[in-house]
Amino acid sequence: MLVGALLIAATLLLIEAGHVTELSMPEEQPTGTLVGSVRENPDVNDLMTSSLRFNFRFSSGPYELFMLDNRSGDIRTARRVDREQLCPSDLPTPSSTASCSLELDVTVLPLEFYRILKVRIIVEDINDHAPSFPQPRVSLEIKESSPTGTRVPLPAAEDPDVDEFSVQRYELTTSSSVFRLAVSDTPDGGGVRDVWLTLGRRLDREQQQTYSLTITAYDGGTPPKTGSLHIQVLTVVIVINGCSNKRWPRRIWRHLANESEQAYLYTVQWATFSHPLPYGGVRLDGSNLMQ
Ligand SMILES: [Ca+2]
Ligand SMILES: [Ca+2]
Ligand SMILES: [Ca+2]
Repeated sequence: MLVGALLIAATLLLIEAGHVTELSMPEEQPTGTLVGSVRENPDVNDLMTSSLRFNFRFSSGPYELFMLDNRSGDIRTARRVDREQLCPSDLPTPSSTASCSLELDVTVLPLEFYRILKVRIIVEDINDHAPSFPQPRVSLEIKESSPTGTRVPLPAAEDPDVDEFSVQRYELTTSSSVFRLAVSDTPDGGGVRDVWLTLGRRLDREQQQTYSLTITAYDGGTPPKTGSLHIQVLTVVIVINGCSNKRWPRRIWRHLANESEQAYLYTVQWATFSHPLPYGGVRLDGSNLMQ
């Protein structure tokens, strides 16, 4: 009896270790789209009988995405198959570049032909997402004394499609003689490149106080899909007790020159733009800076 049970178990293992039917389909196809047939599997295509019946082994999870004709063995989509939902790129594996597939078991009846067919369905990417920024607009404050070449980091655009359909390039779509765009040569582990706004020349608040810029991200589609980021740049002057840095006593200015980055952080932290001060600057607690 034990030997009989072991033989059955061994037979099932052999049956389950048969050929894998590999099918592929683009994502986002309409319901009822033909994906392929399990009859293509070498384990059944030489069975010259019309009595075979095919059924999914289970009914939940990935099985809910497909329907199987139990006579023809045709597999069709039962609902929308979304590659980005099946294989999100923010998971460590599979990566956005790895192929996205799911596996189904199909049972074959009657009992004399009983076997389990393995079906692997590769879901191919289509370019169904446009690049998008975490927020559509950002405001930046850049101090007037910032040297040429100063870089201000910008949020990167995201696009969950695979690499070739993801973000390929950025463009400063507003003509500007002051600002340039810089993008890192190599992407980080998640495929995202760093983006900066750089100063092409020094700011002069008396000449221009604010700038409105637009950055556009392009993906690799044909034609490419795009996403935009609107940037409001405000030139700030550090002011203590109503005096711009051009009027500071030499002693205080030297202090701020040594601590300029820290002073700028104070500026952002203490910004009260609803109550603009002379030169459009912001008030700092001068007594703290003097300590
Ligand atoms: Ca999709
Ligand atoms: Ca895309
Ligand atoms: Ca896609």
